[in-house]
Amino acid sequence: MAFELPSLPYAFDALEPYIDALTMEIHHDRHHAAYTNNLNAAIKDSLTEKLSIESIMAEISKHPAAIRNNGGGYFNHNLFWTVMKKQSESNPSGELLKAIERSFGTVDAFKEEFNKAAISRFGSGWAWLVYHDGGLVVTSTPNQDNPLMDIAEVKGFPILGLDVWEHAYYLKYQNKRPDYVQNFWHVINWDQVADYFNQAKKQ
Ligand code: MN3
Repeated sequence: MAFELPSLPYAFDALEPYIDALTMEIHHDRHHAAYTNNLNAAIKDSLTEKLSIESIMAEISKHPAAIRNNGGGYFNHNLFWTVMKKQSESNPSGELLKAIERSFGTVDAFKEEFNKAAISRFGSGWAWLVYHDGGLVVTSTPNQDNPLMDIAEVKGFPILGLDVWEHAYYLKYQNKRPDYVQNFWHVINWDQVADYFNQAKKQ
């Protein structure tokens, strides 16, 4: 069974003005599509074809670089599209809010730590909010690595992720990654993040 490129759950221009339509179209239709196709090519006719993407991530150290890079790219973007939505000035609530407050003190302190992880990641990579050991932590990974991978510095279940590759922001923001990171907070789908948090707790 080949992995399938999921369709975007909203229009290309839904995240305007924070993430522009052309960036979304190229990012989904070309970059995410390429990770998907390259992953399928890398696992074709092998036992890996029978595994879920999560199982592949969990033992990524046993796989070649093509599967690490493209499998990571496949999973990471699947998550990324779903944790965003059309301008939502909402904030975390309920159990997720309590967990954020337990782990970071306040939502603002959490956002500050996440922003720092996203801005200071050298080169290409991702910033994450991860369910880890009964609590929440912020971490970042290089390239298309993620916290599900057995080689990750901080392992756990990612419930929010931000792509800080230049292809995610360069058309609109050029070298101003901090502005892109700051604007991410305008388009978070907190209901979906809360849903991933609930799934993570059941793992
Ligand atoms: Mn990307």
